[in-house]
Amino acid sequence: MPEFATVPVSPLRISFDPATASVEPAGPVLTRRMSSLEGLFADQGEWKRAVEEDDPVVYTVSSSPVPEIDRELPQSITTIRPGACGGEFYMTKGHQHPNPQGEIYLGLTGVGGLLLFDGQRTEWIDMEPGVIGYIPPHWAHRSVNVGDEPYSFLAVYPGCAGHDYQWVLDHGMGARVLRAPSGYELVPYNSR
Ligand code: PAN
Ligand code: ZN
Repeated sequence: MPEFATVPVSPLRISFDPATASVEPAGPVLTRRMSSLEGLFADQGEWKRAVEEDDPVVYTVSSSPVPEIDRELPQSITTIRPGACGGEFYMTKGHQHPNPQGEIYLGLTGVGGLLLFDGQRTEWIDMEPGVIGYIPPHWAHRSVNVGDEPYSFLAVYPGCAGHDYQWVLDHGMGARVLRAPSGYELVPYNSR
């Protein structure tokens, strides 16, 4: 018998319902409203106005039951609503993995992008259904919905990776993603 650090998870067949942004069997579901994105949008006045008006849901993260522990490979589906705050498209908080590990995203619905920042270089990967975005270890990552319908993607990452959100608050993401006549544009992080 192989040795497991904890109780092993059984093999799973997991289905995703885009209409409800849910997975079955379900694990933890996280709902991020505007109020939980403090300090992330450039236009803090618009952010505060949105929080006070109706504090909209910006994104949800529906995880499978696979736990975030060593040797396991958790998955989650993030669904970002369409919208913008002060012209900046709705986005995830963004984080770095303190135990540096690679991660893959697979686009499921809508159109979005994967913004990556290693502290010096900024990269952008256009995402749509069927596209795999690869996040190398050490790269902070944030997802952005640049369309007018929900953008959802599957994330798969090693359970030992951890999530550091303070890094993005301290270092930014290299670029911001704004509405533009052509759809969207990337501008330097501190330009507005
Ligand atoms: C994703 C993200 C998810 C939400 O599952 O955690 O898209 O983004 P934030 O965690 O930045 O709020 C992932 O990259 N996991 O490692
Ligand atoms: Zn990640």
